[in-house]
Amino acid sequence: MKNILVTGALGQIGTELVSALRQKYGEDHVIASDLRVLENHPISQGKNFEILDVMDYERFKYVAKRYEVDTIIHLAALLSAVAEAFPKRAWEINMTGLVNGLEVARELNLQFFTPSSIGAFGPNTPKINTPQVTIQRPSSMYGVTKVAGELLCDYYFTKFGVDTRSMRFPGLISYVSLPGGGTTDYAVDIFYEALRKGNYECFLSADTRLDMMYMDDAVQAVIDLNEAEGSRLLNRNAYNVSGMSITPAELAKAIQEEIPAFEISYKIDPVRQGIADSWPDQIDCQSAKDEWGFNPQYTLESTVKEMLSQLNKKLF
Ligand code: NAD
Ligand code: AKB
Repeated sequence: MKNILVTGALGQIGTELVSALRQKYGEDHVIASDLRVLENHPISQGKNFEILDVMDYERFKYVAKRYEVDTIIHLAALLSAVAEAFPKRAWEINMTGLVNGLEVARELNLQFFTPSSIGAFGPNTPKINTPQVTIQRPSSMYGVTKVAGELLCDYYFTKFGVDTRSMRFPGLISYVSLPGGGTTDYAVDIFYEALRKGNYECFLSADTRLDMMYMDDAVQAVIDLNEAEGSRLLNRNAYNVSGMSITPAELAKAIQEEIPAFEISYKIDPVRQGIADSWPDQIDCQSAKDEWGFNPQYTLESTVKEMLSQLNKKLF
């Protein structure tokens, strides 16, 4: 039976991942942690929750030891738009937090998973069918930390034998928890505004094409990669994964199929537009499919239907 410690567990991914892991491995086998406590958040109000700042190595190790964990899922990080506003802080949290987690994993002999991102690619990367192994010279601080993170995870695997695993998430679309300050946040915000106001002012241009994935597919992918046979993982840090490649105009059109009166307008945020323009249009996920069976279920159409139906119940 696995014992898993999740850092940054109150964020967009952690909120849903912790619930799914607890359903699979049992309530007492998944320890959630975060820098903060959120009132009314079921995870920080429930049991098996610890306040853990990943910058505090001694406490990180103490919590991992106390619960006798065998796996760390390290989610604590600053996302792309916030990282661009606070680059030095992003470097410190994304890198020191990561190296602390890797050191705990090395010392206690634990499996270690952390997400990378499509942000690990840059303007020189091939934009279409972006290969698993290709040029990675990102132009955002977030991307710099993600490439460095991939390399660091490889280093801990080859040098110390730590069982590190990672995937490059695209923008994740979900209704349970709001996104934490990324470039792809429009693809979540648009659903709230569509239902509340019937219109949405998008901060990316109509034709900005990016990879996205519905959260259920992301959660399943994390479980599948962490359970995969290690000897099959030739590209362990980090796999390209995606569920769809879409533009704001295409997402708006799919929403209009369900809410015909919905309207989208555009007011470009130059910072987030610049980041989005430096990322691929559509990445190739074949290695993830071949090496551990990545198999996303949600299309643009089913994601839109599910988001609107779930948010309708949540908001009204
Ligand atoms: P989020 O911003 O929603 O949540 C991050 C959590 O980390 C927050 O709850 C925050 O309180 C916590 N945190 C911040 N600093 C901390 C610290 N010093 N110690 C402990 N906790 C701290 O982020 P998310 O969307 O859940 O992303 C999790 C991981 O997945 C990140 O590495 C992110 O780069 C990656 N990722 C996310 C997406 C996405 O679309 N959500 C896409 C690609 C990659
Ligand atoms: C962001 O936009 O920063 C994240 C990501 C794709 O890494 N959603």
